[in-house]
Amino acid sequence: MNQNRVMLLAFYNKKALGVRYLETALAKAGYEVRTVFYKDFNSIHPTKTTEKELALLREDIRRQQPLMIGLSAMSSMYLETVDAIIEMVRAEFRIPLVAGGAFTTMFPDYFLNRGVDYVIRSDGELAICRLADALKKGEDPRWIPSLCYHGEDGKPVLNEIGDLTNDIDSYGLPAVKCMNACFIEHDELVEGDPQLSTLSYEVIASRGCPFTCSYCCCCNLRRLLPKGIKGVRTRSVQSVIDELIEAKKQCKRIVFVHFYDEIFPSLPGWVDEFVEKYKKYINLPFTIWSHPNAVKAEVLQKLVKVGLSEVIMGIQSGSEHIRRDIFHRYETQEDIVKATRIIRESGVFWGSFDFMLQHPFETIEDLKESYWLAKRLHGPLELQLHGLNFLPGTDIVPMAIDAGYYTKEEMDRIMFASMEEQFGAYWHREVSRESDLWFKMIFCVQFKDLRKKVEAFESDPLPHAGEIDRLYARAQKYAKLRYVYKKSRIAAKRVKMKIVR
Ligand code: B12
Ligand code: SF4
Repeated sequence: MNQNRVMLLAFYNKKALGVRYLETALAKAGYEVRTVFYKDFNSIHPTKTTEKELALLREDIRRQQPLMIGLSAMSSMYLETVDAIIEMVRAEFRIPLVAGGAFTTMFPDYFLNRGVDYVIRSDGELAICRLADALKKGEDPRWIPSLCYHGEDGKPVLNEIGDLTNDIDSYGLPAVKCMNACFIEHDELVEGDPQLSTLSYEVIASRGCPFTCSYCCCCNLRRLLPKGIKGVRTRSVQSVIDELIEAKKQCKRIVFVHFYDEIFPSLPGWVDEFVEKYKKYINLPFTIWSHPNAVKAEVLQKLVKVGLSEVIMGIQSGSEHIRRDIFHRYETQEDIVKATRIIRESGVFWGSFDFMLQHPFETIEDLKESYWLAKRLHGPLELQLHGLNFLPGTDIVPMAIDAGYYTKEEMDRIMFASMEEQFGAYWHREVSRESDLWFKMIFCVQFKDLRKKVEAFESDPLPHAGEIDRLYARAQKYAKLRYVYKKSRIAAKRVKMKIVR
């Protein structure tokens, strides 16, 4: 065994920020890290691991002989692959397994019950190094804050989450280039960090979200934080810029940057320092996520000047009842319309707005509300229409059970179904013809010339079903063309920014 080597596995995510932060922490503590990016993300045709891929991992573990193996399970959507790996490692090796990540933090028992030795909840930087040290020295790790393990009676013991810090800069920068990485996909193992060839770099300037949406785990993760740890922790501008400078150096093909903060920081002073340094050192188009109650004209205007090209914002439903009582989102229709107006008037090139439609809580009247609201949004806009995925650990799950839509057993079957079924449910659901038509009309209103046409059917769509189907098919083609247009405009913007510089 190589006492100084730790293996980390990221699932369906070549950029896996969590794992990259852990690599930095472990490297600083003197460990050599073998990072395995296990399969790529594909929301349309996701596939479970193949036997060949498992065999490739098995051989790699044999070659690397790590002190321990860390599994990063951020989401519940690909657990069948994680399960297969746990089973394989348990059957063939005696190497300690430790799991962490957002989903793991909420469900440590899931992993302990499957034979994983340890779970680390919440921030892993400090705890994983302590665990590695303890294992290396043959010491008892059970005192480590945030650690979960099997008790004497075999039952899971969960230590309190602890020793986190508000100063997340102190965790260091995520490894932009993992030093000893490989990528396993399509029955092949390719050496090297798959992020290096990326066109878009993903960064997160803060951790946490102040909102409480019932279908999202962020508030549930926030509730687990110990007293004194802020729900939203923001990095210094300098730390973010240092990471992006490194990203530009390592990833030669970068065209734009995605800020994956739940809500892009707008702290006083932060944005001013950010725009100054971003322009000077980075100068790439970028996208951010926002929220109708967090959109501020003065912030967007400043960001647009240094490359902000797209704001992605959740609207989720046009029905105030669904938003407030079911989704626990308290913005009004006016707040939403105003936010889209601000985005447009601030000069942001693209606004993408997410809706979650056709779920058990929604009536046809609620769905129609989304149609009326979509017509009021300021464009040019892109509407992303999704279904509602019930994620384990979210507040909406007991709500759906209490309302009698599912039994607990049915809900568990849905939430822990195969990834193919879960992603399938994301794009396609069984609905009435009327619901289907309203959905299609919502999709059509984002395109000017189709909007006029569907408006003619809005008093009663059913008799016009065939025409609406045809308009929808056209809208889908438009959406594909728009995608190409959007990407090429952003690439052109990149070129322009380079020249103007
Ligand atoms: C940014 C983000 C993304 C980005 C990821 C960008 C990237 N480069 O990694 C994108 C947009 C790609 C993404 C995609 C998805 N996401 Co996402 N995402 C997030 C978000 C907002 C922040 C994650 C993050 O980067 N945090 C910063 C890093 C530093 O923290 P971290 O990942 O938690 O890692 C720390 C600890 O967890 C721990 N840790 C992590 N791994 C390990 C491993 C070990 C061994 C140890 C000891 C510790 C440890 O240490 C790390 C450092 O402190 C979270 C919300 C949240 N609060 O976590 C949702 C979240 C994780 N995503 C979620 C979902 C559902 C998804 C998708 C399935 C969405 C979809 N339908 O396509 C995909 C799945 C992607 C995947 N393969 O995992 C859910 C998961 C809930 C669930 N039950 O499944 C969350 C919680 C949001 C929500 N809706 O509730 N996501
Ligand atoms: S605003 Fe977004 S990240 Fe925050 S709780 Fe709602 S869905 Fe989750």
